Amino acid sequence: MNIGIVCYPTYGGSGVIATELGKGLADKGHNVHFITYNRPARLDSFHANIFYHEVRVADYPLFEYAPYDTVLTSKLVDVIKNQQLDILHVHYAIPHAAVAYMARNILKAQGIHIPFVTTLHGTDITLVGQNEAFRPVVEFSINESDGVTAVSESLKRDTISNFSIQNKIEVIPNFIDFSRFTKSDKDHFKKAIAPNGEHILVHTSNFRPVKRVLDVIEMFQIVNTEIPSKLLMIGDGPEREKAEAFCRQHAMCDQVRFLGKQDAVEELLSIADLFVMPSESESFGLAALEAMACRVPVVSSNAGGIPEVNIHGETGFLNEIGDVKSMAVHAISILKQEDIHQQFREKAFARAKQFHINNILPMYEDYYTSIIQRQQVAVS
Ligand code: GMT
Repeated sequence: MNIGIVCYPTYGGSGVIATELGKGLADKGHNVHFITYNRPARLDSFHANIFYHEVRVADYPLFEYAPYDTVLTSKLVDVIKNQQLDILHVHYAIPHAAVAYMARNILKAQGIHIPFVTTLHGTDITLVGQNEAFRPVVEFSINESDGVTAVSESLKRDTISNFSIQNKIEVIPNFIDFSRFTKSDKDHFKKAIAPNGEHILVHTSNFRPVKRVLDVIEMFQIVNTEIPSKLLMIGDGPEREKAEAFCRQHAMCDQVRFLGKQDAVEELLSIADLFVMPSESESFGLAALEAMACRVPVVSSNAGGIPEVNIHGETGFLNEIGDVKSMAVHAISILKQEDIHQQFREKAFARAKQFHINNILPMYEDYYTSIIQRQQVAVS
């Protein structure tokens, strides 16, 4: 198949999944065309079947806000036509689903028929999409998509309850590429971070309010009184300053390290003993799954789709949102005994394997095939 992929090229979960999906499809012999405003962060090596089309928004004195959607639409029309794409897959509804709708209709007027699939990832439905500034366009373009997928049952439910949806939503969960996310021997690294054998807790996110990064630090503060530990905060975003200030005020700077955005997250996860995800809203929790693939148990909130990934009492523990004390108690219960910690590690790994890319990728291939066939029947 010739497949077009539109996504945010950043470190965000939707861009990561879109890029890993494209790479996986290319490995299986499909031609994959990424159409984005920057090279996707995870598109880090050459592949004969992968093509990258950059969307460049021209500056013009009249524009206070350059019309990115229009430029992306024109680029899609060009790529679909000239690369003879069979299907277009857009990740994160805003603005990609509306742009895909426009491109499809422009091409239809020229006698070219291309279906598009929209994958809903999370905040496009649970947060941003509910803002009246986006809602009508999100709802319309979901209903007009030729196929719609959601990354969890929870996100599917949220979509149906928050919008008026006539289209069928298929759940295709996120996945993990074990050739990248696997526990490797980084003992020298561990000794540098935790020279006295302290436990290492890790949090990764974009530090947006929805991630509740202060909960991570408050929870760590309790854990550290009972079990000497270190905390690695990976990522960057609006709440980072507040979190750093909290650490300074509470004299925790020796125990908490803010590492900023990191490419090789799997190396840091390899030295982690516990992953912390206290999010207020999380459609899936890809970062938790990445940790589990590296044999790291997860202490998390019970928000959204997290319970579909993290199994309470097996791969880690689920807690009420904001219940920092319960998270700390659960973290201590995992870390204080080596044999229990080991059991959680193994179960986290086994659970992660169920989301192996080899299990999930065929679901997308089958879905594309069914959407293309349905469209061919409709056109003939
Ligand atoms: O808000 C983020 O964390 C980024 C966002 C995205 O779309 O880039 O992540 C969402 O999509 C990920 C991949 O499907 C999911 O694993 C995250 O749970 C989801 N984030 C939220 O729902 C807050």
